[in-house]
Amino acid sequence: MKNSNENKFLSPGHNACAGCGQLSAAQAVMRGLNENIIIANATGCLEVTTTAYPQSAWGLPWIHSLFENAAAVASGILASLKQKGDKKTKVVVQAGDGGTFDIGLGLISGMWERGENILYICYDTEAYSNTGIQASGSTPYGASTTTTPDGSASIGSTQGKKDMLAIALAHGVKYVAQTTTGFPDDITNKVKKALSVEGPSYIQILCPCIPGWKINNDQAVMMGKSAVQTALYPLLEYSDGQLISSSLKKGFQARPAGEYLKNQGRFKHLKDKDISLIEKLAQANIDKYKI
Ligand SMILES: Cc1ncc(C[n+]2csc(CCOP(=O)(O)OP(=O)(O)O)c2C)c(N)n1
Repeated sequence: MKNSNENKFLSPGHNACAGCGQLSAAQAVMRGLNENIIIANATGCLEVTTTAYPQSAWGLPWIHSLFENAAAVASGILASLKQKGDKKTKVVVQAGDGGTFDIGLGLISGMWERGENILYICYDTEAYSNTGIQASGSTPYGASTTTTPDGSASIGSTQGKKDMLAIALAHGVKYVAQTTTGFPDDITNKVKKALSVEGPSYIQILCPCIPGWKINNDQAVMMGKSAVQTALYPLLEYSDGQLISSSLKKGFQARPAGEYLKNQGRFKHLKDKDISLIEKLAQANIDKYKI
């Protein structure tokens, strides 16, 4: 697909893993942005693979922040824009799931509580990918990570994924959406919608990670699709707290969860009874998000 914005805001030639799901998602995000944007980026894979000194792949004003404080940096940028009387420029945060679900959560909460007009994008690889695949609050049940390894007495992570969408909704975030690397146009459209919202917005994108998920480097998009088809990570959209779109429409037939799980090394140790438990999580999503 030809798109004039494709390389305008994020150049190709990054040093992420070949086939990285997060970088594909970031390209789709960039296609939804425009010139009137300032980005605050938490550290993580997206930052370190695009800003190797002395170069930068970013074609928009882009500010490094720490792992934990991207939301507060964004609030500071917004305050200075207000001071200058600039109503046109939108502030966008980019962070991984570790930076969002765990270490940055307090400052995100403050930003949302203040109702600030900031778009927050979480690239959800379901682990701390950049530092070697440690489990995060987003790691799903049964996933093997370096801090939740599988073994004779362990099925990997025994915790369920934290419900970040519910946390955003509880703060009254005006536009809340979930999407995956499997649906790049859905990502771009949701980013465009979020930009048109006056107030806080949150988009969470499932980004298959080649080494973290132990998948081949041509499988990220397929895994992003499979997550949606199995109902384990539906496409969702809330406006003012109301579910306005969902991939779990009437008549939706979920593909078996095993199709998604068995193709990933991080789940390959799971037994049929573990997979049945995960099927129940998919069913719970269907019950909760059907539209
Ligand atoms: C306070 C602090 N703790 C730990 C680190 C080390 N660190 C840098 S990036 C990172 C992992 C980032 O994980 P995530 O936010 O999920 O992004 P990903 O790399 O998965 O895209 C960690 C632990 C740090 N920079 N600062």
